[in-house]
Amino acid sequence: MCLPKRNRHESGKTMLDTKKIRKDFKILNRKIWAGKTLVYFDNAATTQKPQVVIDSLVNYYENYNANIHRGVHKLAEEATEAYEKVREKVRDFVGATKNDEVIFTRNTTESINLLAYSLGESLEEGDEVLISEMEHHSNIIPWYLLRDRKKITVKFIPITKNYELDYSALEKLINKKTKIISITHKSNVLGTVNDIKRIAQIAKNNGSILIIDAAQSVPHMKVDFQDLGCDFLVFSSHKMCGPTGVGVLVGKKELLEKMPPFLGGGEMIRKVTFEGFTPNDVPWKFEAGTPNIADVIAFGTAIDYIESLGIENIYKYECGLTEYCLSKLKQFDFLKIYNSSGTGIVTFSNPLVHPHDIATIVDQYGVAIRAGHHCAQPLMKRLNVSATARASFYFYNTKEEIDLFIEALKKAFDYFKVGACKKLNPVGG
Ligand code: 7TS
Repeated sequence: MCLPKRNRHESGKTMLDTKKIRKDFKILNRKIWAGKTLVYFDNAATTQKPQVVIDSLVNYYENYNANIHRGVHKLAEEATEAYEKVREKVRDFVGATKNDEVIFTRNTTESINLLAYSLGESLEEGDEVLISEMEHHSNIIPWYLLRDRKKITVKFIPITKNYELDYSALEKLINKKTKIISITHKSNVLGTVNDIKRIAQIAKNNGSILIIDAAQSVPHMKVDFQDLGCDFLVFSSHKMCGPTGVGVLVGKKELLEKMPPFLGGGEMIRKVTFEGFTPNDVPWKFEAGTPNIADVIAFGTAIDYIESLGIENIYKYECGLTEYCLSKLKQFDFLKIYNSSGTGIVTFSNPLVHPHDIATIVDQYGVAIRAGHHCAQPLMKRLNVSATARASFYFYNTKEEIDLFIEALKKAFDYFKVGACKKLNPVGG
């Protein structure tokens, strides 16, 4: 198993060698239909996995599969060491200070549920949680569940007509009852990147805990937990070349220590008696039962892979792809495009054609995009649509693929005669 040594910062180059990179992803050569090679533009849903990550999974099961933190035999020691090493990698990758600040969960959704449950225990009737109108359901429902359990209030920070967070509204909404602010770093629909440092200052001045849903940011841009100034940061391995089934919760140790456990069972205890139990130290207090050992280890390989490319390089490259795609989409002047200053995600719609129909037609040309509400129904309501189409990029995508996508879109719009009817259905503004 060897990681690509290309494009390291010391080489002085910042451009990614996409041709070489694409060789690491066999799936990108897959023929989806006769003569149509896959163009994978659904990276906000999940990313593809390079061969080293797949090899890492197989290597674990073939050579040192064992349960961790318990056996004294060699296999168990090797597996434990490999698993705990990934905690260090995650710590360094997102700029946490200590290993104990990194907790492995199943996904971003579980990380937020853990926080809503465990932090939520200290909330009292009448307390408030602030989220935003651009949240994924996984940062809405856990707070609704807490609302129903604790009789708290959940409030939404609105977005502006430019699809940015309304910071002045946030300043008005926040008050002494606001115990938690939980907000996305980057919208999975709009691509908007929120100014977390600014929000962190507002939260700190008010004494509120700040949770950042970084599911769409950590894979695509430099994210530094300490620099952002938040209290908790959550994201998923599968959106950054790692396997499914692994999520991360990074949190300030002093807060994690005060929080009650989320799930009970093996691993999360120090002592159990006939009368009760003493919880383990963090992070294990929050990792009940046998964890997802193989996938966590392969996630470590994914982090190595991303680091070998350089997250800043990835970010710059995706900015170029996004600009290119937006410039090409301009020719379809009947489309409403819902993009702010964000990168990596391009979302659009037209009232004459359902986004699912667009996605179905471009799929016939091998292009995989997502259509629907993107698990953000309140945002759809705010945008006044029931669904949109979305193309989302990663570092292995190319401008040539965007050209194919645009050609496929042309066919779709011709088929539905969307352009011809545009005067009847203006979508500007
Ligand atoms: N938060 C954001 C901002 C997301 O985009 C997603 C998944 C999640 C949380 C949940 O992540 P999970 O790993 O727990 O499922 N977003 C998407 C998407 O945009 N299309 O499919 C999944």
